[in-house]
Amino acid sequence: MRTIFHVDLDAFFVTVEQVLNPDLRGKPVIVGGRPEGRGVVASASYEARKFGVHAAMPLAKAKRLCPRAVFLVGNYHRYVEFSHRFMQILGDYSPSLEPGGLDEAYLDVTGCQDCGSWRTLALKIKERIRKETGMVASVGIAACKVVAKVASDAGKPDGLIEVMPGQERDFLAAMPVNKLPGVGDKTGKVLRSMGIDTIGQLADMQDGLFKSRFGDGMAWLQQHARGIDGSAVEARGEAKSISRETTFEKDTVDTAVLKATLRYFAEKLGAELRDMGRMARTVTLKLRYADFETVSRGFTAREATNLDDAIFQSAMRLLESALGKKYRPVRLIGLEVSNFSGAEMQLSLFNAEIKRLEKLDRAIDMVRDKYGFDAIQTGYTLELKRKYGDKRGKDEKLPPV
Ligand code: TTP
Ligand code: MG
Repeated sequence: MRTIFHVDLDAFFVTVEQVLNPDLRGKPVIVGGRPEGRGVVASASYEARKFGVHAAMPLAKAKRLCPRAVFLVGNYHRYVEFSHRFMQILGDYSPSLEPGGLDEAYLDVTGCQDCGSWRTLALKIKERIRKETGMVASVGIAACKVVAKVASDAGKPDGLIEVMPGQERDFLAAMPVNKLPGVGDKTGKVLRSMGIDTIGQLADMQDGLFKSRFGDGMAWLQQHARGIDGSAVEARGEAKSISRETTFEKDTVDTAVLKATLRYFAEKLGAELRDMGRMARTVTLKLRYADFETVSRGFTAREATNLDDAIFQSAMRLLESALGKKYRPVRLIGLEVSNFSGAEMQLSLFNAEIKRLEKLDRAIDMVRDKYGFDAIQTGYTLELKRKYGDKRGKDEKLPPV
């Protein structure tokens, strides 16, 4: 018998903002951007949720529902920092830790000696998180991952639910079917059209009927509905790619803006790769036009790199070939690097030159670490600053104004 904790932070982005600025505590707070923007809610405080505000809702609608809410653009770097601290605390309780995102993780505590009851251990972890980071975590305890995850969600906010072995199916039965991880909008719709509204109904459905509709590949979903999940908690390997993208406040045909944005992304991705001690061979550009047509173009170099400039040059080539001769208004632009290898793998005829550039990039990283990303501007990012001044959001995930 295994014992698995699923730990998920409450209103994560918002709570970080509240820790950084205690004046925001107890207030309706929404992270996602300015309400007059085109973005969506990333995280809403529980005070804002009382008004019906939830994640993925357009900000304009959130503003209508909760006009008094404080709207924040957000600061992704801070969230990553708080996430590290959260994961580090969890890591003290078991080496078997599987992050499911920045603010959630599975922890297999089976065999944890001298822990007292699981409940006591969970309370201890919650207390440490609160004391050391100021954040509030909800915990679900169960013999398998899927039930632990549903339990952490069911207890929010500040939750702690332990599902006893043997009680899994009963625990899940009355919940709406979309509370089961893996049931998204599409599957939920199909299930409801078949008269399946609760997880219990899905569990009770005849295997043959389920398979005829969803195929063998989805059999796990029905097993999950029955509270059966044999999957192990696996310490996650590192990310396979990293990316940045932004939706422009206004669709743009201005290639200077597109180039400057790509330069900014290339610098961010280069710095992140150097931090990770990785290099990437593939650079992928994503463009979404005003009519929502989305194109992706990739380039895989013979050699991996972690240099801002090399990433940027690939991005520029991709941009030129994607735009062609026609000018179409662009709504969103994104850049991704993937196909990683270790930074020690670099083999190049131009090794000395690359080393020099790398040293330069590292020196820039150091200054930026100390004084902020804006401390050093290159010609390209200056273009961004010139166009948008300080009105631009600090977080590259959010749209420039
Ligand atoms: P969640 O854990 O889904 O949401 P939450 O932590 O804000 O609220 P709670 O867990 O109490 O229900 O997601 C974690 C963070 O991920 C969230 O704070 C913001 C971010 N996020 C997005 O950026 N976009 C999204 O669509 C969602 C759902 C979350
Ligand atoms: Mg959360």
